[in-house]
Formats: sequence, C-alpha cells, structure tokens
Amino acid sequence: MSRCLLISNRLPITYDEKINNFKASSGGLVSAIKGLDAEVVGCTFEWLGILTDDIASELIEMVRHETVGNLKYHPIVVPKDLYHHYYNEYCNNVIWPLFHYERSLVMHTERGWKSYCQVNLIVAEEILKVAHDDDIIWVHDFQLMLVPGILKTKRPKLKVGFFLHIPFPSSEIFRELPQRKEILHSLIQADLVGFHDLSYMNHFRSSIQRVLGENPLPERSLGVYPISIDSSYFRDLADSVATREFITKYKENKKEMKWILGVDRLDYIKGLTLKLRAFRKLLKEYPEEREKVQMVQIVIPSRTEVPEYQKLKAKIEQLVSSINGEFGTPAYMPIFYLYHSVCAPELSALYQLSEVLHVGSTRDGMNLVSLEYIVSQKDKYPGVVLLSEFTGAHSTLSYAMSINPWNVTETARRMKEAINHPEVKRRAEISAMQTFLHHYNSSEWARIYIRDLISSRPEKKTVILPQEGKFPWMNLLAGKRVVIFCDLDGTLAPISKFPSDVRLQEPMIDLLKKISATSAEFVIVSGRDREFLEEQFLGQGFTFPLAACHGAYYFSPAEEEWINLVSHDPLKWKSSVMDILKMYTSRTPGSFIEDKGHAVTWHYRNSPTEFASFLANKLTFELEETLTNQPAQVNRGKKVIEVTSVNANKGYFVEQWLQRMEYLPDIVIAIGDDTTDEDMFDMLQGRTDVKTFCIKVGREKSRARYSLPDQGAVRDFMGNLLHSLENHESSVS
Ligand code: GDG
Repeated sequence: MSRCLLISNRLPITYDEKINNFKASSGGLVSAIKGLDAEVVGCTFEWLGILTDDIASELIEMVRHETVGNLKYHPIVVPKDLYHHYYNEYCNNVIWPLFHYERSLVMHTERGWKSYCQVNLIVAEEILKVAHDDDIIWVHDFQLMLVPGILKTKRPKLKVGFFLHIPFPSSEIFRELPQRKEILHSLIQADLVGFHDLSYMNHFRSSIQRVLGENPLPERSLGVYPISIDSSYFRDLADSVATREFITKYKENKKEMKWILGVDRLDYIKGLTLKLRAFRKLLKEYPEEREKVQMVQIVIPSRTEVPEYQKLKAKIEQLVSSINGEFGTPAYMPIFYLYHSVCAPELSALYQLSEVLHVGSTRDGMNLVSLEYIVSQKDKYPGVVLLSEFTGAHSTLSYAMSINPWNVTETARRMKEAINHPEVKRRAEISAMQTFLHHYNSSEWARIYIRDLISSRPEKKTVILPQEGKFPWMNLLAGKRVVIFCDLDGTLAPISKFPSDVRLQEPMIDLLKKISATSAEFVIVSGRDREFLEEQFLGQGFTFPLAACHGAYYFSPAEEEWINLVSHDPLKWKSSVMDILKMYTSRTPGSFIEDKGHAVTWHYRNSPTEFASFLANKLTFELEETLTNQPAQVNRGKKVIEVTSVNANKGYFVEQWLQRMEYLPDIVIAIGDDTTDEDMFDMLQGRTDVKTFCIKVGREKSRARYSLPDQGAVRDFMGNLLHSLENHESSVS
C-alpha cells in the first residue's frame, strides 16, 4: 500500500494553554480526513502540519510519536512570530479576502509575503526530508500554494497534488494579486490541482492564460473534486444517546415553533448580516409567520483580536437585538443567537430539530454544514436546505433551495417557501441527497482524487534530466555511430522578443564547435530561412549540415549549396495565405509576418496576449478552410502560426536524410522545443531499425520519451553529450 503525505497548515489538533496539552480540533478538512478508510482509499496517511515553537518541545515530541486513530502526525516547527506574519498578514489579510471577492479588505505588507515564502520553504524542506520517491504528496489549501513548486523543482519525480479548499476567484480579481505569477508558477507544477467546483477550475485556467500568457494545462493536471463528509459518523451521531438527550431538552422549549438554523464561523464571507436582513424582511412582509418561526443562529468566534471581525460581530449583534426588539413579545423571541461553538451531539440535535437550514454565504469554497445537515435528517418531517448559489456545495446538492443572498427580498420569500415546504417534497428531496452522500463520502472523495493524482501527467514515459546529471543512456554512445538532429530557437538559443535578435551565445558556441569535432554527425533542423542559418552557422565557421524552413531546404557542407527538397511551388498557396495574414496583422498590434520561402509565419509574441490568442484561433480556422486541397498545412507553435508546404516537415526531412545515408547510424538523438519538432520525434520513435532518443525541451506535453525542463538545461545536456562523445573518442584511440 502506498503512503500519502498529507500537508496542511495545521495539524488537526489545537494547543490549549489552560490544560497545557492538545485538543482535537474541528474544521472542514479535519472532518473529511477523519473518516478516511485506508483500505478504500488504497493508501496509508501521515499528516504534516505546522506547530509554533512556543509550545514545549516535549509536547511537540509527544505529537510526533503518537498515532491518532489510523493517522501519524508529523509536526513542522515554525517560529511563532514568523507564523504570525505568514498566517495573519498574508493568508488572512491578502489571500482569504481576495479569493472570496472582498477586495476592499485586502491589506498588503511586504513582511506578510516574505513570511509566506519563508514558511512555505520550511514546510517544503521538511517534506523533502521525510518523503520517499514513491510517496504521494497531497498539499492542502491556500496557505501552502508555493509548496508544489518548491517540491517539483527540487525533486521532479515526486508525485505532488494540490487541493484548494476555498474558491479560486475570477481572473479579473486574481490578477490584482501582486504575487500572482509566483503563485501560479508554483501551482502549475503540481501533477494535479483540485477544486471543489468547475467554476473555480475555469477561473484558474483563464488566470494561467492571462497572467502567464501560457496555454491552459492539460486536462489531466486539473480536476473538480467537491469534498464530502464522513457520512456514517454523522448518521451514527444523529442516533447517539448524547444527541437524543439534547433533542429531548430542546424540544420542550421549541414547542410548535419552526426553526431556521444557521451555523457559521464569524466571517464576512458567511453573509450573516444579509441573512439577518432577509429574516427581518420575512417577519415584516409576511406577518402570518410571526410567532411561528424562529431563527437559531450559531456564530463560532473567530479571529477575535482583529478589528474587522470585531466590527462584524458588533454589526450582527446590533441587528439581532434590533430585530428581536422590533418583532419580539414576552412569549416570542424571533432570533436565538449563540456566540460560541457547541459540542458535536448538540450540533446534531440542532440539525435534526430545525425545519430549515439557511446557508447564506456570499462566497464559500464548499460548505460542509449543509452536507452534515442533510445526512443528519430523519425520515419523519426532514428539513429543507436554503443554500446560497455562491457556495461550492450548490453544485453538489441539486435538491437544495437556491438563494442569491444579495437579493434580500427574494431570500425572504424563499424562507417562507422553505418553512412551508410540503412534507412529501421534503422527504423526496432529502432522501435523494442522502443517497448521494451515503456513497459519495469523504473516503470516496479522497479515493477519486488520489487515483487521478497517481495517473496524472503520464510522465512515466518521460524522464526528466536530473539537474546535475545526464541521461543514463548517454553511456551507450561509446563506440557507436551517432547522429544528432537539433532545433535552434528555444533549444540551442533562448527565444527572444524579436526573431531577428536570436543569437547563439557562449558557451553554447564553444560546445557546438567541440561536438562538431567529434565523429558524431550534428544536423541543425530549424524553421528559419536559409539566410538566417547561413549567417548563424556558416558565418561563424561551423560546418554542420543545415535544414532550413523545417527541412524544405538542405545545405550540405560537402556540396556547399542549398537543395530544395520540396517539389511543390509555394506560390500556388502563398498569395491567398499572405492576404489573410496581412489582414490579421493590421488588426493585431505587435504581430508580424515572416516569409521563409516554403513557409510563412505569423508571429504574435509581442501582442496583447488574450486578444491575440483569440484571433489566432480564428486565423487557424480560416487558414485551414482556405488551404483545403492545397499542398500546405497549418501548424501552431509558441506564439506563432505557420503555414508550410506539406513536405516542409521535420519528420519528413529526417526520414529522407536517414534514407540517403550509406549506412544507418546506430543511435539517433533528436532534440527540440516546439510543436514542429514533434513530427521529428514521431517519425524516429516509430522506427525499429535504429536506436532513437527524442528529447523535448520544456514541460509541455510531448511525444518525446525524454525531456529537459527548459532551454537553460540544454547547455548542461550538450556538455554531458560532448563528454560522452569525447570519452568514446578517447576509448577508440
Ligand atoms: C474551508 C472552506 C470548505 C462548525 N461549528 C461547529 C462545528 N463546526 C464544524 C462543522 C463543519 C466545519 O466545522 C465547518 O465547515 P466548513 O465547510 O465551513 O469548513 P472550513 O474548514 O471552515 O472551511 C469551506 C472547507 O474548507 C472544506 O473544504 O467547505 O468552504 O472555507 O464540519 O460541523 N462543529 C462542532 N461545533 C460547532 O459549533 N462540533
């Protein structure tokens, strides 16, 4: 059975100063994980979380060595002050409000972000200390968004998943975050990023495109996994003796009154003031409901030292007392307001005694209270869930009654409808949702996520070059005839804003010169035109064979001239393509056309990202339509669209080249970063008569079996290649 290391900001225990010991703590993730069945999920769990260094070290050691239920805890110790700046100044003052669309409450401090980086680094380093290569790493929530990036950079082979428990906001909001790039760069490195709701995933996707200007991640790296609860625990709790005692006690006071229950942590995202205003509206607009309905609102204290929360509390309490004052009588108190948490059996009793549960959050990642309420209902007169459409649970609970909490008048009307909802309908609706939650519990949630994480990013085939090392197969080069087909832009030289600025740099020039002095054959296969390659390579004294325009033209150093390998006349298709490209260029600022003979390229790297990507989609479609039955094809590369003659194709070129060789080489290596290099990989990996090693430069999906993380890594690769080839030379001589 594999081991899953689960990492969250906190361990599911809270230090209690009064008893100088830990107490089990509650919360969404805790309830979900508590119920995980290792057999069902298919792995054992260890939980890593932060404890601050003000807690006695003996106590921390005790936590480290105890197993709680089926879980082992692994505390990560962080200095208290640092934790405070990270948690309060960045997590709670920046990410929490921004991701819940409360922009006016965001407060940036440099110290907050710095501390966030520091704590994320401490956590990641601790994970790296304890993780084995075959462990599954599952990082949770917004407090640890930099961890996946650090883990993947330091140990690319680790399987790392990330799950966000809060909403991911619209890219319009997200792009206001000063550290938006750092956060996205880290998250996109995770093998699987999970969300509660499809809308959150879509926002994440469009943020990647807007902020990083990159194509969205492949399907397998993203997913929607609405969290669930330990359903059988809540069902058993509903029938427990302790719960029944609470029910008996409360029933006496409740009498014939109908209860609308609310259970919310004190937070501006919970829509508490809107909820209270809606209740006031109900009593005002529908006087027939007065003295028949009561609101029971539990508010769990939270962040009591923060002025914003103190203000919110005062506002809530003022509204409660004004409503009670306005509509109350000596025999009727409209609102029962509790500002403290209750024990589990008491909560279950309240779930069962209330005819309606009201969740009015203005934004809420999921909202587990609504799920727990449903599972706790009994057959006889079950309850109704009034559920804000701005919760993640809204997509899961299809029979809940939807509300838009901002529309107070409509919410009041829905409250009336919910109170008077007929019993037959209540039963049918609750039972459908109970059946769903019975099967889809927290174990099922984790099982599905972990299954997807294991099968995510099918990189098993792809071996990433270790930073300091080399591919093991490089040892095979000794004594073999080796041919290397190599791309230029994005592979040998970094991509530049303007294609004409691209130049080979030292030490690459020196490495290439040394490689060309070995017995290996080195062939440049580029999309560039003949003139550019001549200037770059011949001009600098290189004597490589060169293929320009994706292999449409070939320069043989022996013959000292260019040969046209494509028989079609490009003029046939070029003029109509040019007309279309000129039209798109005139409406897309920063874009331009490059004519390379058998290929024409439209570049939009320097254009407004979103607008240009939108036009690029349209242009591709239009070009494909125009070129039906023409000997030309449309290819999309990195911020370029290219039309080439059908045989101006790197795969076709490499095939021809091998055919013309007197003897087949023993080993062929192909390396490139762009989509046009995929043709080369495809052709070579399909051959059985020669040993091939195809290497993709960059992290995008590729058909190549090997990959290098980025263009910078090509230099190390070339150094290692040279070394292996030279070893071979010296062993031969
Ligand atoms: C994040 C996201 C997402 C509450 N009061 C009492 C009590 N609770 C328990 C409930 C429930 C949990 O706390 C609160 O559930 P949330 O869904 O609000 O979870 P959070 O961890 O606060 O929030 C949220 C969640 O993560 C999971 O992904 O749903 O959107 O913000 O389990 O029962 N339990 C007891 N007494 C109380 O007074 N015993």
